[in-house]
Amino acid sequence: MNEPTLSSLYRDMWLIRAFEQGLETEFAKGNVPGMLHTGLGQEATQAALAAHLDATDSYFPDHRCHGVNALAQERHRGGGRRIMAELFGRSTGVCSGKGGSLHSADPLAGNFGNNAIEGSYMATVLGVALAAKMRGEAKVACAIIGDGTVGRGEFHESLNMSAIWELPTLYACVNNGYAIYTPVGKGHASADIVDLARGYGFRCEQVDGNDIVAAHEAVGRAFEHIRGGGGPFFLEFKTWRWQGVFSGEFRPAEEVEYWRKDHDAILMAGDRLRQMGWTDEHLAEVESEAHATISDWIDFAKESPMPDPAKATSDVYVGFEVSGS
Ligand SMILES: Cc1ncc(C[n+]2csc(CCOP(=O)(O)OP(=O)(O)O)c2C)c(N)n1
Ligand SMILES: [Mg+2]
Repeated sequence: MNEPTLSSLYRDMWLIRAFEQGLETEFAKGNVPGMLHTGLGQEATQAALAAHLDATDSYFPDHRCHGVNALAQERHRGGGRRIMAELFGRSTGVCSGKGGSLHSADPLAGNFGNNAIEGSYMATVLGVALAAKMRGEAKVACAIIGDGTVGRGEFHESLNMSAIWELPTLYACVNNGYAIYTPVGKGHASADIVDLARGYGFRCEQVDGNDIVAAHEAVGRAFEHIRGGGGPFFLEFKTWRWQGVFSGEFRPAEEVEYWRKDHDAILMAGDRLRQMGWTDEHLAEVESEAHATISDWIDFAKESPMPDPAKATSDVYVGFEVSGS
């Protein structure tokens, strides 16, 4: 990978990390309503996906995809801060503050919507993929799913349907080792989810989701394959989330040490940039720029008005306005 590409991905990863860290701090202060699942630790996977998603592609984010959403919004609609405002439940958010973390969507940015029912969009992604195929559009319909979601029936139904209809579907499986507290090898027949996907007969790969170079190249191969009419692609990212689902650390100390220090996506990318001649000051500059941007986004969110209660029932149905008190 050349230096301009790596430096741009490095910036993206820092933006994601700063976004999640800023959000975590505000959540702890009680400023962010609802539940919060962060993508901390999964920055390389998210940056690699966001780098390849065009506004004309469609993706369905999971509950940790604030980073993908912010980058897509920033690039395709010019306003990553509207993702922050959405998480704060403010009227300037992409869903006017009604969606929050778990139900935000903006199809014009490519985001076809998260859903608190894990795996439900394994079914809806098929419709988007089928529409693209019928219209002859070279676009990708991507479902971003956690390892836990693989246990849902829709996972297998979706892979099967994609296979037999040869749909332009990308399954981006973020295997961070656990679903709530359950280790992936205890919840599924294989700790390597790619083994389960291979049975459907289409192209499958597994990649180190914390190695930005490997992840970016793998997503590139997947997009090329799908856009070229090659049919579905399953890509498993091996990564690790910093955050437990509930408070407290439940994983062994050596495991935490490995993922947070030895195999952290940003530290590893920083080492590569140093080999390309970057100084520690240059690396630190990117980090502080990301925090400054996020601080602006948080100010924007906090200064934005709350949604108007009179509009509680608007935008619920397409083309309908629900009347009544
Ligand atoms: C159908 C359904 N069952 C249960 C839940 C509750 N739930 C929220 S997150 C989660 C774990 C998901 O694990 P995984 O897919 O591995 O994602 P991770 O949190 O590890 O990123 C569960 C069970 C849900 N949201 N939807
Ligand atoms: Mg998981």
